[in-house]
Amino acid sequence: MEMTLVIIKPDGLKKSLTGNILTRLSETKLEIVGAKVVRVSKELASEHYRALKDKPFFADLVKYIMGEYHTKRVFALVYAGKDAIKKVREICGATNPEEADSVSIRGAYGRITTKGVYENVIHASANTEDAEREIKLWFSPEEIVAEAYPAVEAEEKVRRQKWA
Ligand code: DAT
Ligand code: MG
Repeated sequence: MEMTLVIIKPDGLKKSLTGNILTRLSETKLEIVGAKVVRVSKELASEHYRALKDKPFFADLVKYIMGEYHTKRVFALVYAGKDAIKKVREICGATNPEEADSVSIRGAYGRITTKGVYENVIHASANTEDAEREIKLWFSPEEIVAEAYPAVEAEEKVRRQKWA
């Protein structure tokens, strides 16, 4: 079984594309084993895109995924199943939305702004190493309803909010 991280980016949420995107992804017959709405911090954004930190578009990419241009939330999901990474990437389409197949998610819904930001609606892990790193970055073991990666019990003293 393979797992992959999917993020419906802030433009996807703002444009009310969540349902359409999930419907497209359901064509893969993969299983959703984790899902949550996340407000992306600068730290999380920078860590997620750390391989691109020297690119000229890095600062805008971080702002985009943080929702500075749309709405400050993303929908993060983990899909699991045979060839999950490849199946999801195929439906997403190419990175550049203008080059993406028109029936792919990015081809249908993405755009490049006049400023040059690729608003390509969705993130999907590119390979098994990225998938493991990204899933561990975005999700804790308890948030995934599957045997994902080895985990250990840890006693942690953390300040958490609870309902008043
Ligand atoms: P992908 O998201 O297809 O895995 P990537 O990991 O190379 O592509 O890049 C991450 C994101 O960075 C991508 O979804 C959009 C943005 N990006 C990539 N290349 C870009 C470029 N030349 N100009 C602007 N944004 C770019
Ligand atoms: Mg990538």
